[in-house]
Amino acid sequence: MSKAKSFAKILTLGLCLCPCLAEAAEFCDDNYYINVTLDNQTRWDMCWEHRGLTGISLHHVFYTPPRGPRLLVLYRAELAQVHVPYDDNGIRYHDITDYGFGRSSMLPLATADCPKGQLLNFYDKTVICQTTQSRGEAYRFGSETKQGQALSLFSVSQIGSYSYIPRWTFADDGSMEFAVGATGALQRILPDDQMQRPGWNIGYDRVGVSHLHNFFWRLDFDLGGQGNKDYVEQIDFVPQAAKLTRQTTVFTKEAASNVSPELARTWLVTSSALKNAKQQAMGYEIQLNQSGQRDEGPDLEPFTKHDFYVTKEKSCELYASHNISTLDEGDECADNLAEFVNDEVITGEDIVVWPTVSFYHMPRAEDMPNMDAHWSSIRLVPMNWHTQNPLTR
Ligand SMILES: [Cu+2]
Repeated sequence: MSKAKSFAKILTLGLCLCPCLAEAAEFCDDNYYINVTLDNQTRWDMCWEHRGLTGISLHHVFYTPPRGPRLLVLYRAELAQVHVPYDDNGIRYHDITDYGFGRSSMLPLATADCPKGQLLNFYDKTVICQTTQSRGEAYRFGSETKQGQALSLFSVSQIGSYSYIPRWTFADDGSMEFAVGATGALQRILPDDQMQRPGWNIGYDRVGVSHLHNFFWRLDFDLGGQGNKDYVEQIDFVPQAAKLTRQTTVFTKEAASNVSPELARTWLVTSSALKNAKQQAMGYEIQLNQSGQRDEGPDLEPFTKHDFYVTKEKSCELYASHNISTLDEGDECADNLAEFVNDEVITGEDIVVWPTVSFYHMPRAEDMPNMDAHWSSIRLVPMNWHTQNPLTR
């Protein structure tokens, strides 16, 4: 279904007077529809797809707070690259485009993999574990407290020796966490000889070669179903004498930016069309909290130079790197994020944001024979989506 058609459908359904319970299969077949109401009556519903390269992609992600309207948050969300350059420059993997997280890479899940959950099938393969999990205290004030819950979805893709676990979490306060766990076994183990290999001796006279995992998500926000009303603000807190002053930059053109812990920098995707009951503009904050490790690779990898990108939505700009390798001959599309950002005006356009996070993996003895799952994640947090904490009365 085209995006324009989907909007028309949302608008039509928005007018229906029934409680709109017949939303199943609105944007996908019932088999690929997830519709969960958590204990405190927060509801998340969305469609999912199995794709050869991105693995599990989500689309039409709707959030309904306990006492609020059902609104579209994300038109599409997917993992858009896992880039793994090794310190010795022996190899630089682009796992999503060069191997793909779907098809034979995607492992079938067993019932034991998904305790108290539900396995979702892509034809006869169990590919997603869907669970509802406690997330501990949602809030506390003195002795008044409420337990929180979240919907969690994960799949597993085997790429070489690595087992990756993309995980999507949707909490009862409207926040989301998108994460990837990396486990399996070390991909590259070399003799600890006179070569001064960059890495760590993991025993057996061998070195586990150090490397980075650079994760890129492609998030097409369409807040309230009106994609061309979304805009991105960068918020900095600038030291001036003993004070911090807020400085807001609205991106009017495609842009790339970096985490800046010294400025407490953050980004908001805000809708010019959506206001809460207090007339505040509604949006989502994109938090890149894991900024302790970063990769700025060589010039041949310009897409690593920044941590956050915003681009005009284009159906042929799907992957953060090696994008061109996925295109049919004759398609005139760019190769990577650095080229996607080419000064196009984004005001009034449908936009895509590309949050990225890096994990520097220095091997250790405990990585043998199998590594613990090490997690990299981003958080998306409602900003004036409600007029108060949605879980308090
Ligand atoms: Cu690793």
